[in-house]
Amino acid sequence: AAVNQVYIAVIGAGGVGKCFLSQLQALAARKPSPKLSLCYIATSRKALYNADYSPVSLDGVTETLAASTQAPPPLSQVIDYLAAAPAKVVLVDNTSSQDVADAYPLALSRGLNIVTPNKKAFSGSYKLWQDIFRASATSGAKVYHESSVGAGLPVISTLKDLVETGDKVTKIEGVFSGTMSFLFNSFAPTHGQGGKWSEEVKKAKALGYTEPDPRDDLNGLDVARKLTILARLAGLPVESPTSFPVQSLIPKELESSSSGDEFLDKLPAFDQQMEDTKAAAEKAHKVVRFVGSIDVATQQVKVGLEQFDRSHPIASLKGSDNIISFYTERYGTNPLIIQGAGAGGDVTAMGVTGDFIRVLSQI
Ligand code: NHO
Repeated sequence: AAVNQVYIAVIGAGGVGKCFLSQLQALAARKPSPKLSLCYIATSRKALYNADYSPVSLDGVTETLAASTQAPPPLSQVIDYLAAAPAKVVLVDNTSSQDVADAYPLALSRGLNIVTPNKKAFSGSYKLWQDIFRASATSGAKVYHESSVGAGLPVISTLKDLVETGDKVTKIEGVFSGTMSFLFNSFAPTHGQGGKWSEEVKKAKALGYTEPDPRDDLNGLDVARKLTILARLAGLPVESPTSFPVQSLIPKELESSSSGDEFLDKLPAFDQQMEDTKAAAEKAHKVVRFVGSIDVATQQVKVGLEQFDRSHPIASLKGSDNIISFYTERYGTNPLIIQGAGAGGDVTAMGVTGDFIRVLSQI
């Protein structure tokens, strides 16, 4: 039977969360049925919800939340509250929190559906991955995470379709980081001079492309997480994002910086290291780019810098674009290629909202 009401719980209201909330408000206005009711919203310090599940208005919700004096209850209590709701619930995790990710198996086993751009649950230990999909299979609650790779680009749904329709994926490669794409496209452009490395890093953060802590992008871990997710979907039981070679662009001396801000303050003193990398590529009439690849047959995953001819599609990307090539038996020598913006609040939220709509059609 069609449901006439769905409750939504949103954890995290930062760059992506705010964009999701405005897309949700527009969706609720366009789509009268089922009635979409926000029953819980929280950041790390504040929460808004009513014990009787009466809805929190989406109008100006981020302002109302900022003015709230309620602190978020412990996650286990939030899950109890949501599991007792008088209709189906979709939990939207817009944090990058490992604690929230660790609670997915419990939430799913209690019947809560989950949509999220948070990579931590799917790229942490292989055991957590298995626990999540087992809990979902047992309870029937859905879990979708399209934006955990390539923001709103249809990367995960495409890979799932390839695998489920019986194609054999042999290799996946490309540029998986919007931040790294932006940095190299502006620091080492195919034509012209390019800016200072540390300046471009600050710009990428201001544009909302970086992870909450930009070191998670520059140390290669963000790309390693994405490759872990794709490799697992392609059938490789990758143990963790640190179980294969990953090149970090964090200068040795700054590895121990106590905060992301301190790191950004000190970074300009190390610009010469990246200038040298750029000059080495120029000498070979090439440009340097940060790429990742998964070779399914040899089970090899790697992440790091490579040099490309200026005419190569990876060299001539624009802005924060990602490019992801799927080599498969069915597609032969010409891979299936997905390209477009790979970071930013609105495009990432689009992937989340798209997943949310998918769940609505399945519950
Ligand atoms: P923010 O702006 O720091 O917001 C985080 C929010 O979560 C805040 O409201 C904070 O209070 C709340 N929060 C944290 N821990 C909490 C807790 N325990 N309980 C309750 N609330 C908590 O972060 P963003 O930028 O909005 O990111 C949110 C999530 O989206 C992260 O998991 C991030 O990895 C993911 N995501 C973001 C992007 C993006 O473009 N910003 C992308 C994908 C996924 O495709 C994008 C991408 O991969 C970006 C990547 N850096 C790249 O390719 O360059």
